[in-house]
Amino acid sequence: MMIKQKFIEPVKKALVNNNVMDIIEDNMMPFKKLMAYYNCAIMQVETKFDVLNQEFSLEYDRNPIETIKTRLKSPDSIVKKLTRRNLPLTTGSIRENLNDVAGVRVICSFTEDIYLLADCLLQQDDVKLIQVKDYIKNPKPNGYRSLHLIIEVPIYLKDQKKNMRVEVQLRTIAMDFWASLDHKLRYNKEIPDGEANILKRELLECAQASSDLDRRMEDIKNRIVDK
Ligand code: 0O2
Repeated sequence: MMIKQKFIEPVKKALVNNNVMDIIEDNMMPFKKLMAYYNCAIMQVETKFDVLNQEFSLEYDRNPIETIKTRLKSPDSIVKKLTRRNLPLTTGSIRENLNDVAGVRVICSFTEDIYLLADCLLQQDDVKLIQVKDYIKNPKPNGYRSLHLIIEVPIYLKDQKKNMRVEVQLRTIAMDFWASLDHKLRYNKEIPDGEANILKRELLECAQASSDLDRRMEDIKNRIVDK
């Protein structure tokens, strides 16, 4: 009796596990596909910026883009965001409700390059603008500055075309430096409230200083270029 049990249990476990694995696999496939589509959209948008950067460097002998960073939202963050908003955990719901699954961050040297690049991108006839949030003209109360565009771009698959949403964040090096510090402060739960409040105030002052720095550097650049 003991021996029988010893044999049956692992077999039962394996069968159940295989079944569960099949169910997970079946449900994961549409999700994996959707993530692959978002990834293609990221590549599409990154290439558009690479092309613009090339063209500008030929025409004006300088690159408006310092770096491009891309990221696909993690399954964990997707689930957390949908759950927080009480939305269904389906691929349809992801497409419908989340604008930032595909993210492209473009870091520029100067603020005027941000608007120039955004204009050039939005003029392209396969780019549809869904939403603009201009946190440069209207910074967030904590000092956050960046230009956010939600766009839709087509991706061409073997027998179909899909329009995918991408969140584009454009910011200067100074804005990016500030945002990464702010991000660290926001996610560090170890800092006591009193200290966190002091740091927030300090960061707000830094946001003002970095905005002034961006303006002064742009002014110097323009005076050099105009000579
Ligand atoms: P992650 O990890 O960067 O993706 P939405 O997310 O669009 O539904 P929201 O908050 O209105 O809602 O969007 P918004 O204002 O366009 O901000 C989205 C993203 O901008 C954030 O994504 C951050 O990347 C960035 N961001 C916005 N505000 C701040 C800020 O105050 N500080 C910093 N460091 N970044 C900011 P996530 O999802 O928060 O994070």
